[in-house]
Amino acid sequence: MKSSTKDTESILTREETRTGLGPETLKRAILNHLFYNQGKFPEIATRNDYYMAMSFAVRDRLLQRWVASVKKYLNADQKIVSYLSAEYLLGPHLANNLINLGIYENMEKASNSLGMNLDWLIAKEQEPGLGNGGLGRLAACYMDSLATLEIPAIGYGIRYQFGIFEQDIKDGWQIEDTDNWLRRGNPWEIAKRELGYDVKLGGYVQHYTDINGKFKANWIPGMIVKGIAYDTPILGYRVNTCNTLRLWKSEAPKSFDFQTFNQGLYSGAVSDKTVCENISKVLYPNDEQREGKILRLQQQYFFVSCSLQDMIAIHLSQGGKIERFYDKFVVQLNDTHPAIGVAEMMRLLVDVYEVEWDLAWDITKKSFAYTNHTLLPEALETWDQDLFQSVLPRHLEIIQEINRRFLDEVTIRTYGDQDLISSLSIISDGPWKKIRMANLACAGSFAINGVAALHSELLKKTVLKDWYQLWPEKFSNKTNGVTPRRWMVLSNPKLSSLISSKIGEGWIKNLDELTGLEQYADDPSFQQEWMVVKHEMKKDLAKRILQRTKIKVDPSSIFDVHVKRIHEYKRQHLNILHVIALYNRIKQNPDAEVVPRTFIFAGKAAPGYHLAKLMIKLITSVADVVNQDPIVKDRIKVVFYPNYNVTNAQRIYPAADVSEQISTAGKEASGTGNMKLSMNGALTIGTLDGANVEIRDCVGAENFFLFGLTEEEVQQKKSEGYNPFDYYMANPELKLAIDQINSGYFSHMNGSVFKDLINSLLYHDQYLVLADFESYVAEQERVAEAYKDKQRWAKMSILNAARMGKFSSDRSIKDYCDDIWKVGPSPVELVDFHQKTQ
Ligand code: F55
Repeated sequence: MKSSTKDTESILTREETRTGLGPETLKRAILNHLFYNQGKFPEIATRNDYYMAMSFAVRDRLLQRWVASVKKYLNADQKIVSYLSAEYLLGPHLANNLINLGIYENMEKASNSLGMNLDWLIAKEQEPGLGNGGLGRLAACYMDSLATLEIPAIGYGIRYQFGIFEQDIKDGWQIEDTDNWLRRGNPWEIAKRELGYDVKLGGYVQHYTDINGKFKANWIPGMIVKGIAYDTPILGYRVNTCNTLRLWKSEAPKSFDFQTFNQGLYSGAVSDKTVCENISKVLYPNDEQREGKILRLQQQYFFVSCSLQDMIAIHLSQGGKIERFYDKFVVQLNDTHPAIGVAEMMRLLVDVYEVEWDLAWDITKKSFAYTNHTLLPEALETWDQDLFQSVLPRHLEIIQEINRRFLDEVTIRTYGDQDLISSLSIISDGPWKKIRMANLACAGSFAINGVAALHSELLKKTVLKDWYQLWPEKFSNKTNGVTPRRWMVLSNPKLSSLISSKIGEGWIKNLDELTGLEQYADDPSFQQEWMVVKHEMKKDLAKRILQRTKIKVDPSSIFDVHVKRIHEYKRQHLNILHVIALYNRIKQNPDAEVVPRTFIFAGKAAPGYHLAKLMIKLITSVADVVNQDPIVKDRIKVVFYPNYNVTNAQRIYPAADVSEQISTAGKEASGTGNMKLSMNGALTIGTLDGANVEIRDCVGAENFFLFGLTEEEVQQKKSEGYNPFDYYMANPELKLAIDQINSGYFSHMNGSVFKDLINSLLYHDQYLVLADFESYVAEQERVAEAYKDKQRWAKMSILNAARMGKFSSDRSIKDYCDDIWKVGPSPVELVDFHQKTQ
């Protein structure tokens, strides 16, 4: 029975008094949770108890919106975006939810009245580091924008028990520690114990002909794991839309459906608890370098299978027909990590739902779209066919069949062009056959995109050239973006208030409105206010640097920031070579005028990436020498800030004057840190790589410090036979710096420490560090010169922020919605959630 309007009103009023947003209600809610959830009272409650109580109070306020959103998606004839990603680098939830709900100030009042400081409680949160870097963080920004734009969406992924490792620095070396983020519980997730799916792994396939003479396959698994859904509500900014991030945890099944698996040897299939739980245990800490391990393939298949089973269940439960799956869901593959979904969809359609092959392939191709995030050959995922077969025997058969039919089509279209056929083949030929996941993703998707204009162009010219030749209509570019809620409002509240005081708050949802700041760029008093905020943020960071590293830095010096994963192509060593050159200039001429600078590095190295770890050791070793040398007189300082994660990034970006975006042209697909830093008023020194190109176009060449070879010049140099040793011999500053590293100047006279790094630079240098050194150093001189003119710098900084509208993830998501997903906003109204659906 439908309740009357009057009842609804009273229930809503009751709900409003319970989950209202005023300071008094919030305070009462915190105390209630403290008491009823934790069995604590103020006299004995710890800060963590308060953090938990406050988080539950906030979650209560998300839930009305979440339930209303889920209800709407289930009832409405509305397509849902399904984002499949092996990584989500979310960062802490509490402060973000306070901002999106619009109750930051009220919660501050509530916590003050409880004798608590809101910042302390926010700092208690263990961030969910379920990603490595850019790709995982992009997925998190996109979840924020999807909700803010009121787009129905579900993010699917893995609930890793251990996220990205915590980094510590001991004797200058990176040390890894496990990230036990769930240790104290996670108030943001809701376990749906009843929502689980069985996932088969290993075993073999039986073939038989059924009574209708149909050829059938029966996959007898070696083991079965169960995926349990853990849901995290993702609220948009000042809207009722609250989407779901559904992460799967692997467990041992207690029992399983004997009907499905009753053909034979199933006794061993109900596996060991530990083996099953291992699948969602730990995030692989590699970025841009694949690890061809069985467990990794199991992880990928596990979460993709759960997610597709879930989508199909939702679709069918609404009376949808399996043939029209793509009317309900559009599935975006975040790189090739979930590309096995193409084969799994075929298996579900053909083996489970008994759809004819051709129709199944048509449904699959209408459902999937694929985003590529890298051109680096070592990152392209392939699986040894034998290994693949041992984990997914039925999928190997399905891929072979997809490939057979697909290559038939290619043969007809290309008149049997053998080169094209072998490059497009999903399975490589040769004695060791490999399954190429990018080819599977391309073949099974209706859309393929890169993540910045240059990257998308290079994709069409290089790794996906042959795909582009045959299917140009599938290709597009979707330049990355970042959410201004987390990366400005939350991490830089002072700058945000200053901006809003001039142009109102509209920019938070419509970042193009930042152009309103341009009219103040020449205004000396605004410039002054702008630089005061920057100085405040630098002072805050300086305090943290002192606490964390014992290094004292001067907030009036240039804060030159190089923060991102450590990788040869990102060229942290180019930066440190410049630092050494500056240091030598001071040593040679102690009275030379040097604009004081603090070089701040942060980032994790993949634990197995020897040269990246050596780069960290080199940075810390140079820091040890430069920071102590009395001749330097504190004019340059070098800091390695440990454990770069979302929380630390939020502290570093607002304090940056200079943003180092110095990858070898053509290697960084997009970059997103470049956007966050520019939005916070940092000036970029960078190459024409990834989204730098577009950032420079937007902020103006005069507000961007450009250096280095272009992508074409890099290619040309390589084809001419690049010899790094020539550059070493030709540039005395470069030679001296390298000789010093080699001689042990920075390593207590033990020159052997850095030999692998030096050899790689002098004799290979695949990322053209030495070729770009001279132009980098020259541009850094222009940076220093510009900083001396405070007004000019302030103007450039303001114009950088003012022109960053394009790089909001809201813009990216709108582009995906319009061009690929064909999904529009579906605003959610708060309804009486007690009311039963008829
Ligand atoms: C993680 C695991 C594997 Cl196996 C391979 C790559 C990664 C990964 O983290 N990649 C990654 O972060 N790529 C980055 O994606 C960003 C978002 O599109 C880009 O901005 C950045 O250029 C790219 O390197």
